[in-house]
Amino acid sequence: MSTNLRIDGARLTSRLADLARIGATPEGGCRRLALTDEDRQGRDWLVGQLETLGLDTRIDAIGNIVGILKGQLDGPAVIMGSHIDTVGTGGRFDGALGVVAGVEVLAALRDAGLTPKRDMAVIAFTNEEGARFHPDMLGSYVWAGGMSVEAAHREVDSEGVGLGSELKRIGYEGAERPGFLPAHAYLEMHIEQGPVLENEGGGLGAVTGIQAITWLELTLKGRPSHAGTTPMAYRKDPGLAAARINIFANELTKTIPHQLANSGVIRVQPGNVNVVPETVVMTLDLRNPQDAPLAQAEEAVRRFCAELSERDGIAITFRDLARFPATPFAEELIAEVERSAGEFGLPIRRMISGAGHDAQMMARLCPTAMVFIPSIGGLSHNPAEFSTDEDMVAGANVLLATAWRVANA
Ligand code: HGY
Ligand code: MN
Ligand code: MN
Ligand code: MN
Repeated sequence: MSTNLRIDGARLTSRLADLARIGATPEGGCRRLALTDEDRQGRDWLVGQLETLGLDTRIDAIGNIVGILKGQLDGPAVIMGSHIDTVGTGGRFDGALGVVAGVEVLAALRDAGLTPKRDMAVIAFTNEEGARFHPDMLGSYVWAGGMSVEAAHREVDSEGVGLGSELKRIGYEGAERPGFLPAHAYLEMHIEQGPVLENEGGGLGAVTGIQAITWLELTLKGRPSHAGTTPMAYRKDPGLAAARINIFANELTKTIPHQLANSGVIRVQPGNVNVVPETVVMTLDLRNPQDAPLAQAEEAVRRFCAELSERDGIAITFRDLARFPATPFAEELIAEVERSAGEFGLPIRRMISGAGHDAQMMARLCPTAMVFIPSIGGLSHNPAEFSTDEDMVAGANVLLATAWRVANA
């Protein structure tokens, strides 16, 4: 194993800066919602990088972008990846860093004139964020066989625009079958997006797995009425019901250990100051490191809604947007990540991921692990998201050393 392998830090940070200029927001972050023109520009940029590197560059039927460095043997590849789509208030690092680091690993091997035993590849997965289309991690979910291409193409955004038609519109409905490249192992570098590493004096994270996640969409139907003439007792107010549900879900986090709850979408119709609403569509993002307490939390929410519906005459229907179990990573690969950090003399600690990642899907196919770098202030899904060059270089060197060793084992 070539132990003096290093990434080119300046090239890594300059590629990240190039990508960050695409969809850049005035607040200093990035907004590249899946399959929008900004996402297409980011995709075009990435394809250009992969082709300039001389990688075998492919697009699959769900728009996943794959760059392959041919190995000596035919057979399953060591795959690195993440995503370049963002949430609406995205930062410059979430997802993008993992893709750019994967590109840098292959570029460093190119520079060193090294050919791995196994194929190595970098993938940018479609719609990881789930900010526009559901579920999140959609491109890797389809890649891992969890959802058909046809079903994914039928997904629509909140304006009713179809995923399949958007893929066609931006020119990224590729010919390859998702999952066409068999995986020997999957490695993802990502910012932690939380405060743990920073609060422990920095260092890297050897991620042991990803917590369970359930996204629900609730549609609440009341009766539109005049806000000035309708006595309170006569109202069927879904806006009030939605507030009560949000508070109930939040209260659950005080009684169910490690439970998280967020209501990120609340759309009110007709949305006029002087009208008691007719309909409210809201979402709940429920997460827990364990499946059982998460199911308990969801059950409690559903029971609360049934009682509220009965008492206040509000019709409430549920729709699943995402539902993924707690996902442990492969012990042998976690140990490889720790070993690489040790070889560089870098502090590293084991931790679970609070955020979902494409690794949650790839773990269905092959041994999977992640390496985290600290997020300054623990901030993410925020334009002020920040990680230092030093930490990015450290994480990318660990990715390089681990991927190279696994590709030649
Ligand atoms: O929601 C998540 O955890 C990820 O950012 N998609
Ligand atoms: Mn991400
Ligand atoms: Mn994210
Ligand atoms: Mn009036």
